[in-house]
Amino acid sequence: MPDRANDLIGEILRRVHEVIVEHDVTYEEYQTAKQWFIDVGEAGEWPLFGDVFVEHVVEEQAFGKREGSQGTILGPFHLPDAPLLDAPFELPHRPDESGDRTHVSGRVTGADGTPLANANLDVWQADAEGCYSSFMPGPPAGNLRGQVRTDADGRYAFITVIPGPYTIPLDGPTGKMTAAAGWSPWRPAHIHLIVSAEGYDPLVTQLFIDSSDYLDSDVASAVKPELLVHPELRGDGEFELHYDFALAPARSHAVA
Ligand code: MBD
Ligand code: FE
Repeated sequence: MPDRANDLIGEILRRVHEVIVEHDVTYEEYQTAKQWFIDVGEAGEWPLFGDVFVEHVVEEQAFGKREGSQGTILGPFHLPDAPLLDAPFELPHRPDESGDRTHVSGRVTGADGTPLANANLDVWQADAEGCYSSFMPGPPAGNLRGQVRTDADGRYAFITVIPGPYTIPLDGPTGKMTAAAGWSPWRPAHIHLIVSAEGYDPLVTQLFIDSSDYLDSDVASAVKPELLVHPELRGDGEFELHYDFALAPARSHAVA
């Protein structure tokens, strides 16, 4: 392990030193960067910064070639222990929750097509204004968070509202850095899920609404073409969208 730490930390620092030399970084820029690191910590934005700018490469490296459905990043707004809902499943929401009411359904199978009964879908999302409960003012604790289970045929269904796009906080250090670089601070509208079943690798993923803005400029670089969903308007004025999840068999945890 000291070898691994030596390799990684040494290599990261060498690359930082190279940037300083190649771009002739000034003392003023160094002091500005140092203060920015302090500000990110004081604002509690390291989880945000990491998951927006770094996690996507770790995810692709770890799971990009895995069997079954593609995953994408977890992000900073998952909370463990969301309530296990009762059928008919509907994510908890305010009585006057704004946004288009949507019926989400599909199937959970193994990568070989075996239907997975009693698989768990842990679902969380922003509201129509792009706000996550417990992390932003607006929605009450628990809003638009819940867990649902598949039936004997591996089918699942739940009702929610279509989320709005999300912007990282513009007045915090991560947002200021993003603006300083001239980048868009937006994520396209998405629903987060962790799909799990005994004997299979949990799938951490997001479904992206295909009509959303910012699909081509996600600040978190987490969009994959396989993860787009198309909500269709039904006769009753509500929407429906479908997505099937295929899980890879659990990796063996043998210790070498
Ligand atoms: C999000 O909503 C999100 O999903 C990620 C990955 C980062 C910041 C905000
Ligand atoms: Fe998100």
